[in-house]
Amino acid sequence: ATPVDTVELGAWLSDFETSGDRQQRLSILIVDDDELIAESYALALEAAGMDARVVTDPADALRHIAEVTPDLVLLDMHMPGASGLELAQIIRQSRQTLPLPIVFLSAERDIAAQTQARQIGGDDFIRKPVDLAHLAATVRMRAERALALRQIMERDSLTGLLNHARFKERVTLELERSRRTGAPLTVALIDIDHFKQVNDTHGHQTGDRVIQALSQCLVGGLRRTDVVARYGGEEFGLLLLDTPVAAAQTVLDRIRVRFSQIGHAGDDASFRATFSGGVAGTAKGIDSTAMIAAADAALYGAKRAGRNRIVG
Ligand code: GH3
Ligand code: MG
Ligand code: MG
Ligand code: MG
Repeated sequence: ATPVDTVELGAWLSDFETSGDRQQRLSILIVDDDELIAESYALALEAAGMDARVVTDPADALRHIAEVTPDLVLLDMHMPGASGLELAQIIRQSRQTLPLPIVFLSAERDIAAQTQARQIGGDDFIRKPVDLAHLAATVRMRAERALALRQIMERDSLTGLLNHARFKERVTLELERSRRTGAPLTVALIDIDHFKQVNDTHGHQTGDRVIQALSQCLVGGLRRTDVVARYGGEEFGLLLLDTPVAAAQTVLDRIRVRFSQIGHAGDDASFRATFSGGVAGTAKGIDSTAMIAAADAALYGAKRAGRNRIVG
């Protein structure tokens, strides 16, 4: 972990942190049956500016990974019930957790066992007893690098927003969460009006800047925890958490008005642009595909009704 590496990654990542859907602190899950030791790791990581959560029962680890969506898992190799190796194997089998960095902790001196840990998909191996400063530095470096790679895979390069595939995954995830907790959830699809005309009149690059302006308007107008994604070319997908449809409509209408007042720099004079939106809430038995389809149908209704409006 060279310091230069970490600093540059950090600066680069901070460009994305306005994207609204992730917290700034790295979140680390510690899985170790020895609670006292695990807590000492947690303290060291927190002192180094990370969020740490301790799980002492390996059977609980997968549930916590699904809930916390940590940036890295610190995994004890030897635990009663399930070995760290078995757990790592399961983590590596799922598409969702495949990129999750795993750092093994063990008093293991056997090189063959260490090799096996890496073959299963461990990214690093730290020998117990652990030097806490070394632990914190290793964890931070591994977690930041994984985060940077995830940004490249999951985000759209023009806006820094989540891409289409990740958006659909998040809708599925948040719909499940909403089912569990009973919290309301609204999906919205946003589409810029007569965007072909913007491109034709002002050029593609100016069109790109309008897309970026709308991206910033949406991120700035919604909660940090809400999800803003580039759904397609000039289309955006939104997830408003803990928000019923009527409230979402009010929020989006405010953003709609604000966006329509922005002057975009054209060749000669500045021009304005508008967008239309469709919103849909949860309903009994609805899946994420049907929810997005309902928002799309509402968006179509907004276009037919004359554009520059939000329809629910
Ligand atoms: P409507 O009000 O019905 O949505 O009209 P529209 O002209 O926006 O309709 P349509 O969705 O057919 O056109 C979208 C256009 O957006 C077509 C495509 O060339 C353009 N576009 C898609 N992606 C990008 C992009 O990344 N940058 C730019 N500048 N233009 C894009
Ligand atoms: Mg142990
Ligand atoms: Mg479109
Ligand atoms: Mg359009």
